[in-house]
Amino acid sequence: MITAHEFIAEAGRCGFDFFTGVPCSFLTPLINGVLNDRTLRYVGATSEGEAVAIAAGAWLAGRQGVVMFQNSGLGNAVNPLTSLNAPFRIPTLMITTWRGQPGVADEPQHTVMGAITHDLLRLVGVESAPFPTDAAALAPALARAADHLRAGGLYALVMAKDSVADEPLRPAPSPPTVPGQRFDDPTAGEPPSRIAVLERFLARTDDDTAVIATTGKCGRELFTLADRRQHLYQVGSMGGASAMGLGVALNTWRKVVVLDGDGAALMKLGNLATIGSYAPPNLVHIVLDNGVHDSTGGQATVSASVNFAAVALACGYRHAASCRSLAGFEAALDQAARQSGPSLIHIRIAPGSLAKLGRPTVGPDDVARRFRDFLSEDAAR
Ligand SMILES: Cc1ncc(C[n+]2csc(CCOP(=O)(O)OP(=O)(O)O)c2C)c(N)n1
Repeated sequence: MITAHEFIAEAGRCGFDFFTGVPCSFLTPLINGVLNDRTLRYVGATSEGEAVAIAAGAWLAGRQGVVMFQNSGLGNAVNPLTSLNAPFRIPTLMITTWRGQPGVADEPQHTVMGAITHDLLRLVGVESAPFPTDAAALAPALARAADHLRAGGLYALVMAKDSVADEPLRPAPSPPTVPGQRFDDPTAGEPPSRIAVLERFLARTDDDTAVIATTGKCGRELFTLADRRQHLYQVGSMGGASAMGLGVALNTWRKVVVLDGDGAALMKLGNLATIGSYAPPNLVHIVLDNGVHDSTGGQATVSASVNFAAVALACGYRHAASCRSLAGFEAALDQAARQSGPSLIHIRIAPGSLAKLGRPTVGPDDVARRFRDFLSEDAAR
């Protein structure tokens, strides 16, 4: 058995400086240890997939993250591991518990995953090793993990029961709840196209702003209008753009804008709660709501009855705007620029896209690295 402090100290020496995840009782001492250390940041995610995307965003902003979760949540993480980390070659260290370890008494809901945890990790391209349980094994285990990550890979330490000594959670002050403000666009009319909204957005966005575009035609349209190193086209991991945006925003001075879709936002609605709670002031979340899964043929989403601005405010966003015209969108953007976020702008748009829409010709691997370089630079002169 090791102590949380021993792990945290060695992880720090190996460059791991950002923690996120979803708890498991096996992980309790380690997560408590991270939470008790006020010099460290732990982002409590609403799902394991969200945590993986948050850590990916943190990496883009120069951090090296550790994602901690129960192996029953490995399924939730498979999508971003395969369609975000893999194509963008974003390294992440995971600590997954081993509930349902064969031969060890556990609850019935862990039996299947316990038997396949290592196979599943291998199948999705994650190298794994046992979580070290004695202090002397810590340094070599973390050094091996760090070496693997430096080559752009994914690595998991698989934690058996009773690996870390008890660590009681010290109470922390909860952040004050600040009621958010709402701005509604009084103008109506025909909903604008996504490309028209993106044009207005680009015309009002300075060169210091980082932009993350959601899966599907949104990123393809953004690329068609302008390909800049501060653009990240999230080709996979539907719903992960806002989580990645949170991971970036918490670790940069830059303004970060997430261009989301209604389908994607609804797929990971929990992300809004995490953003509202950690409340990065530099994050603007734009939901381009065409009411359909436009990228896959126009099948309706359930967004017609969803009031995203109200959801955002209920989740703790500082500002939320609802609009249905280009003028209203511009007014909402100007408001968001003046105010401290996080802000959400919900704009109802028309379905449809350009007849001959291209795809980013720059590969995700290069997109990630130029975006990371952009984030590491000082303000544009
Ligand atoms: C996990 C996952 N499920 C399904 C898809 C297929 N897919 C790609 S884009 C898309 C629609 C996204 O809808 P929305 O966010 O509303 O954006 P829009 O296409 O309308 O711009 C779907 C279903 C995917 N990429 N990932």
